Amino acid sequence: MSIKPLIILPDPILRQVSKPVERVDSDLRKLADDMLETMYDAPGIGLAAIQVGEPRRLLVIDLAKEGEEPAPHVFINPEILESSGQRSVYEEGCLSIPDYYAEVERPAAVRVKYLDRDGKLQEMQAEGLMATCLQHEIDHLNGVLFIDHISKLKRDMVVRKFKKLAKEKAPGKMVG
Ligand code: GNR
Ligand code: NI
Repeated sequence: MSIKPLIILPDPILRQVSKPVERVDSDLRKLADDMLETMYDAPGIGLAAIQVGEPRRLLVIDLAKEGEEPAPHVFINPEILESSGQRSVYEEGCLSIPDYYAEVERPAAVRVKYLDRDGKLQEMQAEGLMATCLQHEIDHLNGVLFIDHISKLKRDMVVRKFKKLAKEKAPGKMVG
């Protein structure tokens, strides 16, 4: 297992649309394990493959709190089958947008189908934080970030700040 470097805003990699996983093999399971290790190290409660530079439709989630037994979930080629009309608001963060948090409104519950780490078709009815996290991660697979759900004014401020930070870190590398 290994911890992989995280892709940070405004890296255009985060805007790529990830490709469906064609086979659930040992290579893919190794990537899922590396993503879990990277997520636990951060620490975070979810991670999409694109956040470690892999444009594949794969995400991991573990909502267990500190001191609880780990509860790793691997979702491959996830699809939202149904979203509730009822909405809920959570304060979201993203490992690709460190130290920025904002309230996002999303459907309160979703039904999702996906392949598990054995390649077996599964369905999950999710609500609460699991529903929010699944939608946040599935957004990543489509090149969408949680800041796309906040006001343009706030989003522009965040993007500007991260562009400036990237410039300071790697002068000359960034364009724009
Ligand atoms: O660690 C994370 N916490 C979080 C909190 C509220 C809503 C979504 C998330 S996901 C985030 C990790 C991450 O960036 N996943 O893509
Ligand atoms: Ni994220």
